[in-house]
Amino acid sequence: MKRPKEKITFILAMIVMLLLVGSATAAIQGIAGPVFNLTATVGRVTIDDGTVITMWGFANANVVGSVATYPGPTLIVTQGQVVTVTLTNQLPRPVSIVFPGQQNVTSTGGVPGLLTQEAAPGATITYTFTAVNPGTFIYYSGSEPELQFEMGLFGALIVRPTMGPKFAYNDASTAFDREYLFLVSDIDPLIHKAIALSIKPVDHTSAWPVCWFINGRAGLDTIVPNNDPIMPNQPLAALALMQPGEKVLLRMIGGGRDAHPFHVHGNHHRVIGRDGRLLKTLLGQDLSEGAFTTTLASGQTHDALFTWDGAGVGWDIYGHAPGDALQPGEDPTYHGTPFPVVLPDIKDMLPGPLYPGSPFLGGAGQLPPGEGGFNPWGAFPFMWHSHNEKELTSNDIFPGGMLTWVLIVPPGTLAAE
Ligand SMILES: [Cu+2]
Repeated sequence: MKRPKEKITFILAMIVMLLLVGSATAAIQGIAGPVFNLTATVGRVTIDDGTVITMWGFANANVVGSVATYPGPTLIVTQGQVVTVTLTNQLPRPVSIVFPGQQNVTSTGGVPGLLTQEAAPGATITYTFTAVNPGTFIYYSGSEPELQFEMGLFGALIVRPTMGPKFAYNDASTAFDREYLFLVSDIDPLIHKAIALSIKPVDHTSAWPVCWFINGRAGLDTIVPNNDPIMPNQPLAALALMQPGEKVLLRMIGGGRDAHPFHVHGNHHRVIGRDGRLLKTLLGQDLSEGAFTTTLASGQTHDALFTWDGAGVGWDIYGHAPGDALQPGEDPTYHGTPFPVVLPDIKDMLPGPLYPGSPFLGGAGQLPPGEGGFNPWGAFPFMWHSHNEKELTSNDIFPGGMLTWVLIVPPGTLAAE
């Protein structure tokens, strides 16, 4: 098992990798609709301590050789489209999909289940609905949901507004520069083991999650680039990259059994939508709310805007002299305000490996031999994580679980989305 110090080194190595392949984390990776073909089948979730957990997931049947993913593929459509989702069930028990927040969902080819029409083992069912409202939604199996949700049969559905792909809703205040998905979930490995060993019935009354995930990955795998071959069933990274002043849309979804308090550092976020509804009255009153933690209940979605420009820091994050030009996205309040610390000589410092030799954004400087090199952009990293501290572990080992980062990178580093 990796010890924390080795893990920290691992994080840093991953950040360097991300700098080299920054585009591999960009935006939200999903399947463009409105016609989807999914297969429900078996996969494996891995954690970097070596734990391997049997899971059930949805695979994108339109791509030959695709495997079940945790979470299922992110389905992306545009408001007003007629969406069809065809599900082929390769699992040994009935499976279905429910689409909370969508109206008038019809289906063909299924058999009646408790919550919706289901696909019997080996059978196929097609669901059809019109995506009336823009927003962030979840989809999941409506068959034995206490088990199949736990096993991994869920995913995100994004409905883009008719106003355009860079808006969260049909409202100018919801414009964004970049967007990221944060779908949190939890696993009780004993339930998955019971399924793998065909132990029946599975006891849900003693469910006790000990593994936590963002976008299907446990920390620190969350910052490994998308589609890393070492985690074929967990293709989604959960690292946010942004430049100062950008509006970043966080599409946050509660998966799993428990509610999870998702906490951002660096600044507050402003929740502008919940369960696919803009937080604004018909008369235009703003109902959005600023928060540093948003609790993501199971099945609930939140859209939030996050911006970081150094406002309130109290000094010029670039180390400008008063006459220097403003950087793109810079908060002018502290332009030219000196850094309020006299830095010791580098010989008298013990710099962490993320210190690039300068306290300023994008800065670099002299370092002792063998130090640094893990932050060549001179980025400001902030941890984003569950505020339920036990969820920062995987199988009782810290750091792990629901843990990731935002990297504030200097202006001009990232391409526009
Ligand atoms: Cu914290």
